[in-house]
Amino acid sequence: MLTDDFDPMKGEMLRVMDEEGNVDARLVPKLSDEVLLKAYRHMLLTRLADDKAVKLQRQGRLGAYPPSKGQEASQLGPAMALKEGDWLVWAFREMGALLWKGAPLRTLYLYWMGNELGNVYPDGVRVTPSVVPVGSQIPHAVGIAYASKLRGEKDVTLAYFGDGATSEGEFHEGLNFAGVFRTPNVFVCQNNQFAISTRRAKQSASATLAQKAVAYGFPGILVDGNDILAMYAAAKEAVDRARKGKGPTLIESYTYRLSDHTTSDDWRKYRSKEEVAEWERKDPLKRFKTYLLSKGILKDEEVMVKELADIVEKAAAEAEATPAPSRSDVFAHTYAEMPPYLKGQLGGGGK
Ligand SMILES: Cc1ncc(C[n+]2csc(CCOP(=O)(O)OP(=O)(O)O)c2C)c(N)n1
Repeated sequence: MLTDDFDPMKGEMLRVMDEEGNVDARLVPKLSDEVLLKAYRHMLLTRLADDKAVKLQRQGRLGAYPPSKGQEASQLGPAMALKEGDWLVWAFREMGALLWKGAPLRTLYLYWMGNELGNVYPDGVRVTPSVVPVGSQIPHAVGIAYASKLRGEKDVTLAYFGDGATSEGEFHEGLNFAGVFRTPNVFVCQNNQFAISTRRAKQSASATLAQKAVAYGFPGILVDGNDILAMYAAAKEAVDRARKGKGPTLIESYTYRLSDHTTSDDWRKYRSKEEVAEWERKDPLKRFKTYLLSKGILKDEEVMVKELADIVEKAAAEAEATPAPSRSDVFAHTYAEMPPYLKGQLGGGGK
């Protein structure tokens, strides 16, 4: 078990692939060349889609956006470990994970354009709505997992949150409940080193965030979050454990936000160019690409980039061409059956 071999209390971190793309053969997870290539393609799609969202915002065509540049491996590895029936609970910075789970890019753009239809995922795509109140999605994730367990279903619920969320009451309440009731949860804390401008060191006196799992009575593991192979390996083990009824796991993904907190932020106010450049050298795409090239799995990415850029442009154009919904649509997607008090509010003034 990786959680036995890497002790967060000792600061041990799981890494399969180093910054030069060299791998530790003993730790490489079993993934076919086809899946590896698909994973790289997906990380590239996420990077391009993210960049487009920022550009749309700068042109006044999209309201606000929290970039995920630098966190592609951190998001994708765990999502790859999920099955179709599993739940993905997110905060707001996890575009790559959602796309992998089947949320259309057009829908994600619509959300950040302020269109209510951006909250409507296709049937069967088990993704909860975005949650901006920091950490408040964690009890939701535990509730969903507890429901699966009570119903005797085998679905796992994976929740993403940031390092800042570990300071919220909901983090403690959620993980404590999950530990006591052994809910089928995987908690992925994306430690991107910042909660807006607050550094990780100001967030918690714990040496690692993964070690907090010890207090809740379940395994925690610290993982190099810029290493897609390590993130997948840790998440696969955690998902399997949860599915077997052996309870939750906390994964701390050690990563870095390369861009602004949101399009309303300017990272230059609270960190140096040298620090960011240092992390750019650890870019999760670069190191995965080097590995894939050395294995002959990736040959030429030019065609891929062109194809993905077209997909991004098309999704953005479709989102922009989608008419704004009527005001009454804000009532439409929360409940399967609208409760009477909402019907009352909708009243005559809906349209
Ligand atoms: C309860 C609450 N407090 C404050 C905020 C303002 N806020 C939005 S994002 C954020 C930082 C969150 O940091 P973290 O959990 O590390 O996630 P990240 O943004 O780095 O992905 C804060 C303080 C909020 N949305 N909700």
